[in-house]
Amino acid sequence: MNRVFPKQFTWGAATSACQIEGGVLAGGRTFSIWDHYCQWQPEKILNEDSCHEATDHFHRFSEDLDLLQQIGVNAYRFSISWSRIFPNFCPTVNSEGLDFYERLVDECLRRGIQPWVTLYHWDLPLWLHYRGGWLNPSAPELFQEFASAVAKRLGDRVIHWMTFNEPQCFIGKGLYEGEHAPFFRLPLRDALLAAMSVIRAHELATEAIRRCSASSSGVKVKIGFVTVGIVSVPATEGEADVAAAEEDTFLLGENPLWSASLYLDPIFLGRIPEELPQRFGNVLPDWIERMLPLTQCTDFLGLNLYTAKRVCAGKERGAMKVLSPPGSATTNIGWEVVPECMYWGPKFYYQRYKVPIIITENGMAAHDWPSVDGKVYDPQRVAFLREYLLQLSGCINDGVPVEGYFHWSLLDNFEWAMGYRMRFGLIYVDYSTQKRIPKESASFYRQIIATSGEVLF
Ligand code: PNW
Repeated sequence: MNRVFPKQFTWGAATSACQIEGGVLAGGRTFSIWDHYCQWQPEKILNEDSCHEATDHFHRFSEDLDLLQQIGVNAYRFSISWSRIFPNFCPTVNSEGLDFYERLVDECLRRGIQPWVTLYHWDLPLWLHYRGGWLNPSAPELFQEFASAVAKRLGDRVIHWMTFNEPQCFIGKGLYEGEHAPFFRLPLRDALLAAMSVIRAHELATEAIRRCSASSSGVKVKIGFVTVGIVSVPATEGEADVAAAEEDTFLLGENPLWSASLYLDPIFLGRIPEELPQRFGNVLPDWIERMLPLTQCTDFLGLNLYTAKRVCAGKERGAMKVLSPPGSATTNIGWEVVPECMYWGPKFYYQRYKVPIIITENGMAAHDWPSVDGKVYDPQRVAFLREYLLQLSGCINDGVPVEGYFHWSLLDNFEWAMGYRMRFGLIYVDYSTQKRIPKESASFYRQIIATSGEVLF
């Protein structure tokens, strides 16, 4: 049985603008909501850490791309800072902002690395926040303009695009639970309206990327949408447990904003989850009218997989949560290590949505720091990588079309409200000097890629 990864597999690492770039006022850029809260309500962030400098990638991207190249990846997923492209509420594009991303893309391509571009990774421009953010009725059109401007400049070179990263986080945590910028606790109805607006924005941006890229070249773009990989894994491989886990994965749950189907059913199935009108019809009755028409086809589904809930079949119906094995490993951020999510996750999502799957993020936070010899040993991340990728290879071997894997993250970086405490990188960053030290996991990942996964076995 051939369990190695396909030769044409996409191997990458991922980052996002706010978490690594810094240079928040450089090249005509203005503040995003995260820059604003770091500045004016620093107590919202652990240790009052600020993203204003982050890893200074804005000035050091060339060194970072060299490190990326040494790992041997063939793809790099990064995001574009909207405030660099449109620093103000006016339709004038800041070409200096586009210049930066153009250099980044060209430097990737020169190193044989395909750029995978995310348009929105949570850093809403402050000017739009002051105008209501995703609740502004024009937000989808404004996002479409942003997408057009970027695609006009980069569309002849960038093939893979992702409109949004994890709406669960920026709507659920940002607008409803008050844990992420702008730290709002809106009524459910308003947060659901924001979710509808994001789906509409995805639709408009998808159309714009296709149109603007087509006019600049003959490149056939592929456009995706990235979700939090919410997965329930079955306690056993028994049919009843598997069926219960699969069903549970797509339920709206206690908080519909934290589900996957709220966003993915409209985008990939052209309908809203059945539960929605039944359970939340009183809150927002006109779902369908707010979203339709959805006519654009989305080419791939990005899954960010970190952990999972373990379930078994309930006594009568549905799923029941089962306890984790005693002493089960958790990462620094508190998420349980559940490698099986890499087997069941893509499988369940493919069965429901029938589009190619990309693992757009997977990784872990650890207490990494340099050893006496100056090297950074991260045996837990090495074991994590091995376990998770073994499961992924099993999934691909079963015929699920998983076409790529991006490790989160290339570098240690600004972990949102957790500041710099959580280190997710393959590369260690000393924030006082901005020195980079590739960790042991970076070299393990390099061997995995070089052998198409053979070293895992
Ligand atoms: C992702 N969860 O967020 C984000 O896309 C990254 O920006 C972030 O740095 C990374 O994962 C690590 O946190 C998530 O609760 C936030 O399951 C929360 C969850 C998952 C992903």
